[in-house]
Formats: sequence, structure tokens, C-alpha cells
Amino acid sequence: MERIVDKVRSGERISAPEALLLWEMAPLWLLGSLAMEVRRRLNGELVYYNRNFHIEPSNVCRFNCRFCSYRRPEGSPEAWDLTPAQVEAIARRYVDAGVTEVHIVGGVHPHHDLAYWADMVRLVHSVLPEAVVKAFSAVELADMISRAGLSYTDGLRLLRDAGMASIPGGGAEIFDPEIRQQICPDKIDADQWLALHEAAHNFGITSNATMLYGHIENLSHRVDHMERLRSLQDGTGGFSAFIPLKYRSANNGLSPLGEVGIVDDMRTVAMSRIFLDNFPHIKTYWPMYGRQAAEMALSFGADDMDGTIDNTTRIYLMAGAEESAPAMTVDELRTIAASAGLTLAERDTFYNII
Ligand code: V47
Ligand code: SF4
Repeated sequence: MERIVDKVRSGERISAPEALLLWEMAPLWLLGSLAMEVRRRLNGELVYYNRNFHIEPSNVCRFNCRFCSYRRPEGSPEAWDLTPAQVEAIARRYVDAGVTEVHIVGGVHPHHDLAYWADMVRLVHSVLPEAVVKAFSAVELADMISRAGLSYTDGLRLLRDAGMASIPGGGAEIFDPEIRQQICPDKIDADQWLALHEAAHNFGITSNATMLYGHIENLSHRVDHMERLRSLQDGTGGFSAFIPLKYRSANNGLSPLGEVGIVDDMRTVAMSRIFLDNFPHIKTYWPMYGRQAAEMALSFGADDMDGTIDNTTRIYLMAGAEESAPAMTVDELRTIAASAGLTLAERDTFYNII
């Protein structure tokens, strides 16, 4: 343990077995203090946020992940499928509002094809040309691109030319094949998820990476997940942020599992910061954690609070998160950063400070 702690303190990379040992053995305060040392080296005293909103065009999904509270089958009375005109009307609400990012994500739609989604990106980009369109998880992308008969690179090029400049980190879940098979058997496997992000990075589309934790996985699955991400990042440098996502247990096929507690949350945030030494940012996604845990995560290595959101996402509300109408003003974000002893900084999608 002492040797591992020394390595972290001196900025040396730790291996996967060392990370596992640290995760299993170190007390919470030690993980927190190590993560804060790493965080200070990389990000000083800053807490980043952006002015963003989400568009969730449809919750119709032909997959059926067991942890998902959001998807509905086609024809369900609770399904929605926004028309392009409705999507345009949402985007128009944000003209001249100072927004720098539109985050578009939904289900794996049974009918809409690559051309439909490229048109939607083009539409949003034309209404808000100053904002970055960050669109579609690797799972949605792989599905629409392969159904169009294109390679990942050609499909991504088409979407990039329509105005997509970045990719969110969803669909990663847990890479281990046995766990993946049990929680999201329909999804692309780890190699395909990583290959899609690699193809994006190779021609300048940046992306994020998530990890869904706190269900049936164990700590070695979490370390394995992060190690695969760290290896790809060594090659491409295209990931901006890592986002640990806590499994929320309302209204889905894994509900009987319940949820892990806040100590596990903070240990996970801290271990991400310590292990992923080549990820510039660790994001605490407040609509999922809730404000208090998100604030606490800033003292365990996180440096990014995502954004203002403006009550435009339903994914976490449907899964039981406390935030019933997720929206934060810049003043609220600043108060949270200040109470963690840190300074708020507005950023764009690429972490240029505004
Ligand atoms: O991949 C689904 C997760 C993800 C549940 O890149 C759940 O900036 C918890 O990727 N409990 C999609 N999590 C969201 C996502 C994301 C969110 C915020 C920012 C960014 C970014 C990306 O949501 C899915 C899945 O891992 N999810 N159901 C649930 N019950
Ligand atoms: Fe569909 Fe995504 Fe939900 Fe899986 S997590 S069922 S792919 S909407």
C-alpha cells in the first residue's frame, strides 16, 4: 500500500492490480486526499461547467437493457418520438441564450435511419450555429451507421459534416463481457464501443466515457473497465472526461438490487481520478448524483459539473434521481464550487475557458 501511495503522490502511473488493492484497502480519507493531489496537479482549483441543454428526441428503443428506466417499446402510451419540427422548436428556445453545447441522446430507434439523424443534427446546428452539437452514444451511432452499411469512419464523417462535433460517453456501461451480457445483452461489445470512439478521435471528434457502476459488477470489473479506457486514451488522447454513473434503481429490471451508498460513490470518483491519469477531467453529473453528492465529489477528485441543463433531461428522473426538474443557474453552480473551496469556470465542450 505504501508503495502504491508513493507512486500516486509522485505522479507515477499505477497498474490495474495496484488500483484494485488501493480500492479494496485504502480508507476513504486517503483515497480522497490522493485524488485531490492528482486533481490539483491537473486542474488546479477550477471547477468547470458549461451552458448546455439536452434534446431527447425519442425514448423508443428496440434494445432492452435491464438497468434502463427510460426506454419504451414502439406503440407504448408512454413512448415519445419528437418530430423534426418539435426538435427545431426546442432548439429555437435557446437562440441568443448563450448556450455552447446541445447534448442529443435517445434510444436505439427501430426505424429512423442515419439520414434522419444526420438531418436532425443539421437542423439543430443551423438553428444554433454557435453551439457544439454533442450527439448520440456509441451504441446509437454503431446501430445507425452499420444499418446504413457504412464503416464507423464513413458514418462518423457524414455526421460530422452535418455538424456533429463531439460524442457523449454513454453506452459503455461495464465492458466485462459476462456482466455486459447480463445487463445489456443487445449492446455492442467493449471492442466495438472502443473502436467507434477510436475512429472518432482519429479525425478530430472528441468524446467522453462513462461507467455504470453499483449493480452486479465488482471492483475488479470497474478497474478492468477503466484500464481499457486508459489504454485507448494512451493511443488517441481524444477523451475529454470520464463520468462515473451511479446505477439508480427505480422502475427498471434491476430494481431489487437497490443502490450503493455515498461512500462507494466517493471512493469510485476518487479511484477514477487516481487511475485515469491521462483523462484530463472527471465529471460529477449532478442530475444523476443529486446536488449534495455532486458537491461532495468535488472534494474527491472531480473537477467538472457538466452544465446548467435547464430541465431538459428525463433519463435520471425516470430512474429515481432526486432532481425532479434538473436545472441549475450559474449562481447555484458557483455557490457549490465555492463551498468546496474552488473557483467556477465556464468552459466550452473542448474545455476552452470562456
Ligand atoms: O449509457 C441508463 C446510463 C447513460 C440508468 O458525455 C443509467 O457528457 C444510472 O451517457 N441509472 C446515458 N444510469 C447518459 C450518458 C451521459 C450523461 C451525462 C453526460 C454525458 C456526457 C453522458 O445513462 C447510459 C447508461 O449508462 N443509465 N439507465 C440508470 N437506471
Ligand atoms: Fe435502449 Fe439505451 Fe435504454 Fe439500453 S440504455 S434500453 S439502449 S435507451
